[in-house]
Amino acid sequence: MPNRLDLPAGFRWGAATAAHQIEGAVEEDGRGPSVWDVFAARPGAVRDGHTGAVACDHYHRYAEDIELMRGLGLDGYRFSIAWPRVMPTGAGAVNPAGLAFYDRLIDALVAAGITPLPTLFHWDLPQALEDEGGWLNRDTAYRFAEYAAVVADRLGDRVPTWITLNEPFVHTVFGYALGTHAPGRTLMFEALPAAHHQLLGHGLAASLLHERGLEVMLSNNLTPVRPASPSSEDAAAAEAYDTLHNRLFTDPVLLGRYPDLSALGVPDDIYGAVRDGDLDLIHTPRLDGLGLNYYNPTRVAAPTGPGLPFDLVDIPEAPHTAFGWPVVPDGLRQLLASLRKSYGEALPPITITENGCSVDESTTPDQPRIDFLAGHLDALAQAITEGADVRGYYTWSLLDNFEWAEGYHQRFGVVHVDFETQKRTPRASYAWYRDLIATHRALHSD
Ligand code: IFM
Repeated sequence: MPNRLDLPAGFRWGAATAAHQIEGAVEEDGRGPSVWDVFAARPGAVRDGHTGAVACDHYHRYAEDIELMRGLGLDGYRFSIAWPRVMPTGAGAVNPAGLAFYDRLIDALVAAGITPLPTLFHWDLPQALEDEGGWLNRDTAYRFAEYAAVVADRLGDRVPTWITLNEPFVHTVFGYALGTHAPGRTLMFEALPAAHHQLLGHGLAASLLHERGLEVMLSNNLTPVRPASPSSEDAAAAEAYDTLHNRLFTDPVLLGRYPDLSALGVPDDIYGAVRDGDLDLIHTPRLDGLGLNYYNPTRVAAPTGPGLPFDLVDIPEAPHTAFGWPVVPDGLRQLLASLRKSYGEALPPITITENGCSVDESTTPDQPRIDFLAGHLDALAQAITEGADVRGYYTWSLLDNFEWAEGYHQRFGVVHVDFETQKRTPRASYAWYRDLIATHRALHSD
């Protein structure tokens, strides 16, 4: 069995974060409010009333954080750019101080020999755009493309590859369908125009990035879906869930069409959101790479009541993370195999843009995280042997951070953060990852 040290020469090692989860400084240097600032202020929206106001104070401590990355020996760092820092109301006026922060960050990364891999949208929509309907409003897609062009014109000389969106499935479902994330809408399937408009924004932005000679990726959270039993009812439920979670966000980009949404009871034109020509706009700027965020597989059964066409059930035989997510490393290999089967030649090279787990703070050393990373990287090596084209791996996350509705309770970092003092303390998994990167590099250098 191949293992992580058999990952190919030139394989790129990285770590990932996102702006609202680490930056803090939400009222500094002209940044406008985002949907997450407003949502977190609602009583009960975020566990224990936590907010991203300070987070890891990365806005001021980025140099220290880059030293931690350098210590790991990273090839690349995936972070996100806060749209409301660059354009405080989401459109029109650009905030020079906001752009200057990313300029400094990127210069420091490049000086440290680390390739910046920015994501343009990781859920922190400017509140002013939400007030106009957010991603339910088609105009937001056009505003997103304008913002992408502004940022690329300023930073594109040092940033070869850009990720447009992070996990549009999670943003649509948690933010617009269930309301457990910002902006807190509870529209169920009528949330799906928000998905289409994000994909449209991706397509419009991707064209502008390509025009500037830049490479484009999109990071999707994908999950291998397994029926709970061999029954035809469970199989149909699993197919419906696969359509919603995976294919709805991947087929339009890679194939230029939506999957059949009838099992979800959603009209083909997604409640009138899909207009003539949209799928071309989404599909034509060919992805240079697909970002894959993998955390766990999903087991699905036929619904036991009215409402959704599926029930999500646990995988009790697997170990679980502190968040309660099943740990199934082979799910990553299976997912990569099924992507090749579904998309064939249309599948671009893949980068794992997120993978990691939250571990209970009292667990020392954080052996579960080491086991998680080792297991998934071994599964990845196996997948590559079977034919998957995977170019790199970015662990989620560099630092403990603001885990959305869970506040600071779920700790995903290979570096522990004391949120009282902002002291960073590398965990055992940090040393393990550093040693793995160094050993792999030494083994594969000529
Ligand atoms: O923290 C999130 C990240 O923002 C998006 N992907 C999943 C991570 C863990 O929940």
